[in-house]
Amino acid sequence: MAKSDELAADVRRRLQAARVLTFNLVSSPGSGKTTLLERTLADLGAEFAISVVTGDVQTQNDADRLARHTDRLVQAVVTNGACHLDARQVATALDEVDLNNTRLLFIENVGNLVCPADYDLGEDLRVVLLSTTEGEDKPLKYPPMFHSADVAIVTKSDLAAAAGFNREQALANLKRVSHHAEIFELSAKTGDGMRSWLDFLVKRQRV
Ligand SMILES: Nc1nc2c(ncn2[C@@H]2O[C@H](COP(=O)(O)OP(=O)(O)O)[C@@H](O)[C@H]2O)c(=O)[nH]1
Ligand SMILES: [Mg+2]
Repeated sequence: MAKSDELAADVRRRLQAARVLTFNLVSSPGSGKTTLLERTLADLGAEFAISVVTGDVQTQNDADRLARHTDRLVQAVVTNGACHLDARQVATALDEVDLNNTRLLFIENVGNLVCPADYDLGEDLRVVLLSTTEGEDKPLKYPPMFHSADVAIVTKSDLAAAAGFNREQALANLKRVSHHAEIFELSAKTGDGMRSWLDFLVKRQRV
């Protein structure tokens, strides 16, 4: 773990030197990480130099999906069973990425609300997603993940009514556990709420 933290510090220094702002996206499988990135690339990709590293236990499916929305390299990491990415895998993936020509870097972590909580990847901001279809209580059930988040995004807002999503309860749980997180609510399918997320990215980029 100490070695992993050292490697994460190396990654962080490398990204800061290249003036890249980096996001580590975490959530349950299926909460909408890849869909949010597809939409973000489609909406901002032409204006901003965005690079992506995707982590999955098996397959390059997410990287292939994202590659359709950008002509930049989307670097896939297959963890072969591991339930999270680690800083060494990110460091290796970054060897392939043109960092000097990157403003924003998204790392899509393995879908899991437990393991990724303990692994610093060298990111600037940790982004946790909570979809309206997975229940309002996830922040209470997985406090380390939600507590460590800098940004919390309620996704699939278009499905809230069908899923019987209790928005007030979910926001109260998020505010209780994700103390310092900035909260967004959106649908990457309909585009509803995307504007505030995109504005946030533009505002936070390193200059
Ligand atoms: N209705 C709706 N479906 C979504 C939304 N975001 C993702 N999905 C769907 O949810 C499923 C899982 O999404 P995906 O992006 O692969 O989740 P990931 O495992 O977190 O990367 C897919 O079938 C997506 O089409 C959304 O905002 N609204
Ligand atoms: Mg995905």
